[in-house]
Amino acid sequence: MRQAAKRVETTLSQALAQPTSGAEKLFAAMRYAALGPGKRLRPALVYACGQALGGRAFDPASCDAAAAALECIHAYSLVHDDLPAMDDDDLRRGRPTCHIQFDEASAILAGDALQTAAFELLLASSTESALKLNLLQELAVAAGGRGMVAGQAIDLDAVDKTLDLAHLERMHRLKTGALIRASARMGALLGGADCGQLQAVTRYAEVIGLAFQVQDDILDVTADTATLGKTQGADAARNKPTYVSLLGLDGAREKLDGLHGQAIDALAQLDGETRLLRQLADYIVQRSH
Ligand code: GRG
Repeated sequence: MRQAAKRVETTLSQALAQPTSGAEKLFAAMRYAALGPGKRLRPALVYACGQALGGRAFDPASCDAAAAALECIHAYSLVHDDLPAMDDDDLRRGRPTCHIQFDEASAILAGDALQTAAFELLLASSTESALKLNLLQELAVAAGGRGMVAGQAIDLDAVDKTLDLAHLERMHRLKTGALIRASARMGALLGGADCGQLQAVTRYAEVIGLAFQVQDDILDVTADTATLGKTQGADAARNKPTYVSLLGLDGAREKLDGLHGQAIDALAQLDGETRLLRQLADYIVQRSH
C-alpha cells in the first residue's frame, strides 16, 4: 500500500501542479482533496490486481493513470459527500473538510474538476486504444448514475427509513462497492486478464467492497474520533441504517468474517500470484481507520 500510495501521489501531484491562471484557489482545493492523508486503497487494488494477472512482465507504470483516475473520483466523492447538502461533515481524514477549509462553492467546483480530471488522466495515458476504451467504460459506469452516484442517492433517501439487509447491501454495492470493483477490474484488465480471471477478480472485489463497508460501520461505533479522522458515531447519529444497526455488533463481525472467507475463496480461482490480494483482504477486515 505504501508503494501504491507513493506512485499515485506522484502522478496526482504532477497532474495538479499547474493551476489554470486565475483558478489558483480551485487547484489548491483540488490538491487539498486529492493529496490529503488517505489510505489509497483503490490505487493499491489497481496495482495488486495488475501484478496478480500480469506476472513477471508486469510494469507498475502501466497502472499509474488508472490508479490516479480512481483516486480522483474517490476524492471528488468525499468532497461532495461532506457538503452541507449531503452529510454536512466538518472533519475528514483528521482535517477540516474541503468546504470548511476553503468554501462551499470552491468545494463543489473542486469535486467537479476532480471528476473530469480522472477521465483526462486515462485519456492522456499511453495505454493501447481498445484497452483504454474498456478502462474508460469501467470507470464511467462505476462512478455515475448506474454506480456510485446511484448508491449515494439511495443512501440519502434512506435517512429515517428502515432498510432491510438486501436493500442496505444493494446501496453499498453501488455507493462504495462499484468503485472498489472497478479498481480491481481495471487493474486486472491492465494485467491482461482473460474472461475467467476477470470473473474471479470481480467476485473478490465485490465481497471485499462489502467487507470494507461492514468494517466502516463497525468502526463508526467502536473507534475513537482521533483514530477515525472523522466524528465517531456520525452515521449512526444521522439515523441511517448500518450493518451494526441491522445485525448488532456481533452480527456485523460475523458477517465480516464470512465475507473475508468468500474473498479468499474467490482468489483460489486465480492461478496468478495472489499474495498481495490476500493481504489487502486481510487489511480491509482488520483496519482501524
Ligand atoms: C457524493 C457522488 C457522491 C458520492 C459519495 C463514496 C461516497 C459516495 C461517499 C463516502 C461516504 C462514506 C464515508 C462512506 C463510507 C465508506 C467510505 C467510502 C469511506 C471512505 O473511503 P476510504 O476509507 O477513505 O478509502 P480514505 O480517506 O482512506 O481515502
